[in-house]
Amino acid sequence: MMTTLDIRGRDLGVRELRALMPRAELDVEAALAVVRPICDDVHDRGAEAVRDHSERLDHVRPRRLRVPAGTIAAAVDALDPTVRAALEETIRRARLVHADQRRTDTVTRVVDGGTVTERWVPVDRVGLYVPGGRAVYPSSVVMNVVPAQEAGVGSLAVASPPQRDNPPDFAGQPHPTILAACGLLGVEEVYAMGGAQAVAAFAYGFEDGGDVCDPVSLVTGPGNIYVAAAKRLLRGVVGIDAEAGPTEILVLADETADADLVASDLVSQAEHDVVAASVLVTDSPALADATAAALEARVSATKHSERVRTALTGSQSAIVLVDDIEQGVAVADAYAAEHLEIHTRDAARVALRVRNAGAIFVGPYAPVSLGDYSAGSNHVLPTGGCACHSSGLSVQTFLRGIHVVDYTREALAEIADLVVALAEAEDLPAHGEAITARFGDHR
Ligand code: HSO
Ligand code: ZN
Repeated sequence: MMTTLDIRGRDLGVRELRALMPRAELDVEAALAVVRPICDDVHDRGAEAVRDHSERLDHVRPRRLRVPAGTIAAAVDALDPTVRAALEETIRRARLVHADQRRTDTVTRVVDGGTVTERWVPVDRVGLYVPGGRAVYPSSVVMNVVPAQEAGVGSLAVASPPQRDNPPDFAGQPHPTILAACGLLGVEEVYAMGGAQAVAAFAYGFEDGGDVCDPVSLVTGPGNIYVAAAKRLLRGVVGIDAEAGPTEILVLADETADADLVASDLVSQAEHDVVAASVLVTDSPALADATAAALEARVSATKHSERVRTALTGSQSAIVLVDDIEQGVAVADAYAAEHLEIHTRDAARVALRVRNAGAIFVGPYAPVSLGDYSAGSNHVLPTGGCACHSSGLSVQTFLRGIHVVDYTREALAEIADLVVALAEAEDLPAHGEAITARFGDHR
């Protein structure tokens, strides 16, 4: 069902590999034209505009955008006990990992009397976006909120689209499981808003019948193409984490891999979206064949069979045949997958050689699904090849490193002539004068 790309015997560089490897085309530019008037409207008319676009796009008109505290508490109470236990354990593990990401300030003594301190300061206020269209992901609440909280962000708000099919107690609200996850995490500020209008509402802030949503400094979280387009449009007004694209899995496997496990993992991410990408890179034609056979069986049997089949047969998915694992690593690096699974002999050693991936899953017992929920790692990861320059959400996303420069008179005097020389070389003599002014004639 997946197309095969045979690159054996070809000595391909990064540029050629990037061109050859399948990838979904995402036309964020076209979506900009759709989201621009929405964002402008939210800027001009605030909450009423959010409500209007929500009614038009989500077919729900929330009476009040802020979710009342009692509704969040009711969602926690209504939560299935097994799901509650699963979310609590997921939160616990995510906290362990993200707490370890906290940074301590570094003080560098450059010279006697001259120090530069890098002070890590959390962003004051953030807006965390949790999708709620076809997919409702309480796990994404955890993945956004935990790093923000562990970074020490003082004020955080969550937005998720109001749901049409909610039970009456939750009419006009985000999905109750999303609200429950917020409740378990201690998040009190939650809004029923989604799409581009939510990003704009966070960026500009608004007032709604006495509720005040102050503008945030940073918006994070996954979302559909309109959320991505709104982030692109409003970056500058507000900070963003990344423009999330459809999910991707690349499995690098040799003949020791279990074809059925590989197939199950390719199917798992294809389940997200018809444009999700599942790629198998292997040096074993036998494994490629066995995986193709296992896929047939699994795709027919799985609940979202049609969606999965469309994703796997789409041009963004493929089986890539390589000469050896060495070439496989080069392919994986060129592709820079959101999720990379390694099913090879000595998987941990192979993993060490990989340089570009959002997250790496080593061996048969670390499937992407574990990372999606309860490994402790974060599942908001760079897509579309952005893993070659970016990381997933972490505590670092919510921190700024501020250089604090502290020099004594003597330490400044020692370097003064050299600074003046550089200023003159740049034809910026006033820069030099700002140094010499401190010493007058009696340096
Ligand atoms: N695989 C998705 C995250 C997710 N999976 C949420 C299930 N729920 C993108 O990393
Ligand atoms: Zn997933």
